[in-house]
Amino acid sequence: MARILITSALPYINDIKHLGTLVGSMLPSDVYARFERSRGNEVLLICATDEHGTPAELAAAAAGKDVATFCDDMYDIQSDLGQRFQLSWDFFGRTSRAPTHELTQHLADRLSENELIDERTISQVFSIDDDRYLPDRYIVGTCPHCGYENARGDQCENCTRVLDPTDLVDPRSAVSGSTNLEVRETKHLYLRQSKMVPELKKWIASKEDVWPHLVTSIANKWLNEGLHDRGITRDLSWGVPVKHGDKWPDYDGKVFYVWFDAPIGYIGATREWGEATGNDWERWWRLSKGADDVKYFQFMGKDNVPFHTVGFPVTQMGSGEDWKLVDYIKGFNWLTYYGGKFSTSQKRGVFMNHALELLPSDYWRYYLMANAPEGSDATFTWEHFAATVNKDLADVLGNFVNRIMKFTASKFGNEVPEGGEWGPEEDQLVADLERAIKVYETEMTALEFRKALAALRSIWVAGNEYLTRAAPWAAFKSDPAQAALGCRVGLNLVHLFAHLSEPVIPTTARIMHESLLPAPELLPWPDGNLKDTLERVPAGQPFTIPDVLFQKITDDQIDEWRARFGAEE
Ligand code: B3M
Ligand code: ZN
Repeated sequence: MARILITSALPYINDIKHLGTLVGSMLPSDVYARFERSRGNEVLLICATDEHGTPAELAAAAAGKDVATFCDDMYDIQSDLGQRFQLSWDFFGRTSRAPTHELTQHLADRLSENELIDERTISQVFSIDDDRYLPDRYIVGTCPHCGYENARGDQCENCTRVLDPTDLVDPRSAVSGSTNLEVRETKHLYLRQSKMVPELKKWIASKEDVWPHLVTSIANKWLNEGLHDRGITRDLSWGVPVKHGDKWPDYDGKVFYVWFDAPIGYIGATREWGEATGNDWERWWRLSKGADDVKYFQFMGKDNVPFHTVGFPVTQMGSGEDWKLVDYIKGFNWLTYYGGKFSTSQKRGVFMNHALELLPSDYWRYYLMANAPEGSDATFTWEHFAATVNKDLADVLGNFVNRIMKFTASKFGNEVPEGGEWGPEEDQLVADLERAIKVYETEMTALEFRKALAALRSIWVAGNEYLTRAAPWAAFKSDPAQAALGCRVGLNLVHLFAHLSEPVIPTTARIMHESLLPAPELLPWPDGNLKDTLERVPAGQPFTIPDVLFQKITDDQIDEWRARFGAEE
């Protein structure tokens, strides 16, 4: 049994996430966690809201709430949405809670003792009309690298480059739009990442043939372009306070930069879990306390990769303590909406809350994972979504289940029928399934989700092909025993599909399972002899026919949703 730690990039507190964020971090981490649990491994899946920094303050101001209240409310909303998407977090924490605060201050102390933090007097943009400094997203302007006009002070969304507010061309305040700005001198703490470049290069080089190319190429771009030291404090009131005392005496009103504490939130949220459940969190994070045999996987969108290949490892390695480093980073490209950006303000695209108003979570989970933006960006369109749902879920899987259960009930009653002899058709089925299951398991293990889902679909297809060949409806008159065998195997396929599909469509998988046999809390991965597995639901077992598992999406719905979610030509 392996021990597997899985973290999903922490969703910012400022907004409800769209499908792109879901498929780029939270959903695949859940699918992978479910897969590894089903194989009997000990899994810890951790997520949290990322609550500090300017996005939180700005969103709270826009909502007319104080920032702490805003974060409380938004945490509840995001936690509820995660549950409704069946994200099986072992814990969903908050970076605003004590564990992340304490760990952030502790790690900053350690880094400073190791001479990896120093204090610098720098120029900061101050807005005279707003009477405040304008760090990060409080300032917007034109990106000096790509010319994008709405680049934020911390990062250009268009070209992903990390920026300093003073880099922006034609800067203006994000609060008031004022250009009445001046540059003032103030003190801040800097993380001396540049000192760690040799160590980081060595570490990344050791991952070169292991991690996706997307991830190592982003890391190498950063390391080779010359890694700048980063300011890790900000003039804000919301965040992890920079501790006072002898070392940094005059840091009134300053907090740590959100990207300094956010990844520490992975550890903090694990500690929250430990405190809430009485488990030993250090067993997952400290090498000397058992984490040396943990395999640690991170999931994130490509814009987050630099902070996980450079920023967080500098914090961990630079502390001189025995922190568990990531073993595998699964980075994703963008999911676009008709080739453009999802946008809350322009009401373009589908957000997690709206998605669930239209259809249950399994429709989205399957579609998104089958089309995950792995090798390149992928685009969401209602037409493609509907075609995929109608074909794969409604026709291939849903119709299979419905057809075999209804037919069996009509001919033999609501009990698994007895009789018939295992023959070449069944042998062929086992051979087809063995091949497809092996591909599915291999691709899941490799975190190649598109390929894994294509294999899952091919498993369902193999079941359909078997039914077509065995054709119990044709055999029934001449050879009822043989027809009974076809039905019994068909019903056992429903059971097998429930186990195999659970990581992707957990709700439907349980419905399928429970229509035949009570479902244990965890549906284990089928191992051992496949022929035995196909006899797990015995003759004589009563069964119930579930409602149609997946409804087809109509052209009218496509039109309506296009109009509602900003996809008109
Ligand atoms: N909060 C960024 C995002 O939502 C971010 C990730 C933090 S991971 C430690 O894209
Ligand atoms: Zn740019």
